[in-house]
Amino acid sequence: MARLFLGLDSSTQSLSAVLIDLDTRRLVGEASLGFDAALPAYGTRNGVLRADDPRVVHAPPLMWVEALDRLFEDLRRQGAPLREVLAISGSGQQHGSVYLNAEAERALKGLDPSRPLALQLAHVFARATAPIWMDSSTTDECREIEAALGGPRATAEATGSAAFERFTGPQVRRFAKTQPEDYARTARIALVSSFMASLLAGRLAPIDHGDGAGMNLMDIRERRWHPRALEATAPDLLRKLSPLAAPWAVVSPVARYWAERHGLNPAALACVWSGDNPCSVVGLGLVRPGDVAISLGTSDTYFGTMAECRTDPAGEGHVFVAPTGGYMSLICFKNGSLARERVRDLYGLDWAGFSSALVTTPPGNHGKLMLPYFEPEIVPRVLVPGVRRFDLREDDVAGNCRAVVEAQMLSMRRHSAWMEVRPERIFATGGASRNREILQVMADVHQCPVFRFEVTNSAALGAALRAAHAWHLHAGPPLAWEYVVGGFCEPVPGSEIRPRPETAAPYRDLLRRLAAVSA
Ligand code: XUL
Repeated sequence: MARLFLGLDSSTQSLSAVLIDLDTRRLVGEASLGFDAALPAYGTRNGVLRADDPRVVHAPPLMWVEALDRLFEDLRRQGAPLREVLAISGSGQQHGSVYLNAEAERALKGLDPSRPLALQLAHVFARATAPIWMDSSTTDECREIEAALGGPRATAEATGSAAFERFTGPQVRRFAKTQPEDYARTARIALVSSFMASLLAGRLAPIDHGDGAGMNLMDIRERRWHPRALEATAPDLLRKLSPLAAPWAVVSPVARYWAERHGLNPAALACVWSGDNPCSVVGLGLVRPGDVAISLGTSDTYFGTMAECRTDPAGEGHVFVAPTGGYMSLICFKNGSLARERVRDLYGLDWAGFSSALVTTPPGNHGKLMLPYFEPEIVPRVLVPGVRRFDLREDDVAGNCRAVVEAQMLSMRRHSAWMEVRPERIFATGGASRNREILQVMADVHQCPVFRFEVTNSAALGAALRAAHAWHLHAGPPLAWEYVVGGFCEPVPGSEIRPRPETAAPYRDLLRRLAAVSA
C-alpha cells in the first residue's frame, strides 16, 4: 500500500492541501480554496475583516471551519485517494487566536457526519472574530508585558521574541482588558493551527512548540508555559490555554465525521499542526542545523536553523522551535525588493542593466556603502526612513546598484550573528532569486554556497512531510529528516553558486564599516 500523507495550509487568504506519496516522492493531489471567492457570505477581503481603526485586522474562524469541509469536498470530487491517507498535519498563519466557549469541547466530540461542520460549530465561539498576525493594535499591551518581564531583551530571552503587536500574548491581554466579560467566558484560547487540528481530531488539540513560540507566552528553552509571562498577560490564563506538545505529536485518529462524511481512512492520524513559518522550514528542506533559507520578496526574510537556543539581544529577530526539534530564527528585512526596485528605477534600468552593474563592479565596491532605508525598517529598527550614502556619489549608477545589494546581504549577516551559527548552505527563494548576480553577492558575503529553490506551497508541503515523520514515529522507528524531505525539496539543477574565497576579506572590512556607520 502506498504511504500517503496530507498537508493542509490555513493561510491568510486561502486554505490549501497537498497530498504526497512518500514512496514515489510525488504530489498526488492538490486543492486550494480562496476565502473571498469561495465563501463570500463572511464578507472578507483578502481573507480578513478590517475595522475603522486600521490597526485592527481580524478574520472569522467559522469561515475556516466551513472552508475545511469544502476543501475535503473538493478533494473527494477530484478523486483524491483519501481512504489511503495515513496521517494529516497542517500549517496555520502564525499568532492568530481563536476564543472558544465552554460548549466547544462537547461540540467537537459529538460531530454528526450527516450535518455540515459550520452548522454544528457556530455556537462555540466566545469571540466571533479572531485577531490575526496583521493586527497591530496592541502597542500598549506589548510595553506592559515587556515592563513586567524586565524589558524587550529579557522578554526575548524568556519567550524567544520581544513583545510584538501581532503576537498572541499582547492580543490576549488587549482582549482581557477591553472585553473582560467575553474573556471570562472564554474556556479555551487556541491558535489558528491548534484550532484547525481540533476540527480534524474532534477534540481540543494541543499547541505545538513551534507555533507556541509565537505567542510571547512559552518558555522558549523549557518549552512550557512561562508562569511570569502568563501572569503579565491576563488573569487565569493557564486554565484557558491548551497543553503544549512536541511538533511531531499525534492528537488522535481523525474524528468519525471525516471518515463518514468525506471518506477519510478512519485510522488516519490527526497530528498537531504548526505555524506556517516552521512548516515552511521543513517544506524547504532546512533539516540540518546551519541550513539557511533567504527569501527575496518585497521584504527579504532570513530563516536560520540552530541546534541550541539563542535569542536576539536586540529583540528584533524571532526564535521559534523548529519541526525537527531544534530551533529556527525568522528575521524580516522590510527593504528587500522594495529597495532593489527603487534603485533600479532611480537609474532607469531594467533587471539586465542592474545585473550588468553588479558584474562590472568589484566585491566590496571600493568601500562605497549605502544604508537603503527607503521605508521604515524592521531589522535593524529604523523608524524614520532615509537613504544614506558613504563614499558613494548619487550619480554613480553601477556603484549604487552594487551598494544596495551588498548592504542587504551584509545586514543579514550582521543581524543574524546572534545565532552564532555559520550558514553551511543557503537556499534562496522568491522573485529576485532568479538573478544570479544577486545570489553571487549573497554567496560571497556569507562565504557559503547558495542554491536556488523554486517553491510553491512550502508550508502545505512541510505539513505533509511533518505528518509523514509523525506517523512513522508513532508506528515504529523514526525516519531521518533528510530521508523524509529527500526528492521533495531539491534545488533547481545546476543552480549552485559557490562563494569566492578572495571576497572574504573585502566583505569583512565592509561589515566593520557598516557596523561603524550604523552605530
Ligand atoms: C510571522 C508572521 C507571518 C504569519 C503569516 O511572524 O507574522 O509570517 O505567520 O503568514
